[in-house]
Amino acid sequence: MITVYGINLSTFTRKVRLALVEKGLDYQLEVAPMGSPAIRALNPLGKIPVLRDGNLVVPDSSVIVAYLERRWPERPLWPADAAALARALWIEEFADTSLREAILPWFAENFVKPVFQGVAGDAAALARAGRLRDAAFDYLEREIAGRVPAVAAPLTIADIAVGAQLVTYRQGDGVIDAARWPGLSRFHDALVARPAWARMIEEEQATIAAARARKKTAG
Ligand SMILES: N[C@@H](CCC(=O)N[C@@H](CS)C(=O)NCC(=O)O)C(=O)O
Repeated sequence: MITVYGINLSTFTRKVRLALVEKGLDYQLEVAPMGSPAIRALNPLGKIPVLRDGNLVVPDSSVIVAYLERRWPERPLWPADAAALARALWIEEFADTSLREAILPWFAENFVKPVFQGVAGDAAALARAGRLRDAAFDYLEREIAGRVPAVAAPLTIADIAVGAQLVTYRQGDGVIDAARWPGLSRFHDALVARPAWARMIEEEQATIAAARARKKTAG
């Protein structure tokens, strides 16, 4: 059985879990926060997720997906066509870096700080982040150009990588303005409506609700 070490509200853990479910692979989630001794023993960077398959330990979501593609090629998330593969991997890279940086402030300021750290989010940080978010969303609106999936059917790693980030953005109360980014908005809605995605997001919502309830009780 494949084990994924991570936590369910981690974007990159979600990316790997979505890749596994889209490939139809069974796995178990072993809850292990980033930076914990358990994670440091598996990944010197202390980051999540890490995957274990038997004796093999694989850190990093992109490396994990590459491993899954070679090990279980049956339901590919990498398109066979070379140009489509390059496009999918580029969109994955963009999502993991630029989009990630652009949207993380919503999750940090609107959820992590008030709920886990007991301090108010920084409105100025969010205002500053707006420019980065707009640039990233404008780029994706042009790149995706109204296509769902973004690169090739069936869905590829490009859809999973962008979708995983957009879920984090929405969990931080981020809004995808459908008037300005109609293609991206449709893309998000189509992905989160997929039954496996909807189930995972619902499970994560329960974690968010529980954390909010604990915070309320603690005052
Ligand atoms: N490139 C890594 C990034 C993983 C990553 O940044 N994970 C976050 C959680 S979603 C983390 O562990 N952050 C802790 C840190 O950066 O020290 C991947 O694709 O797995």
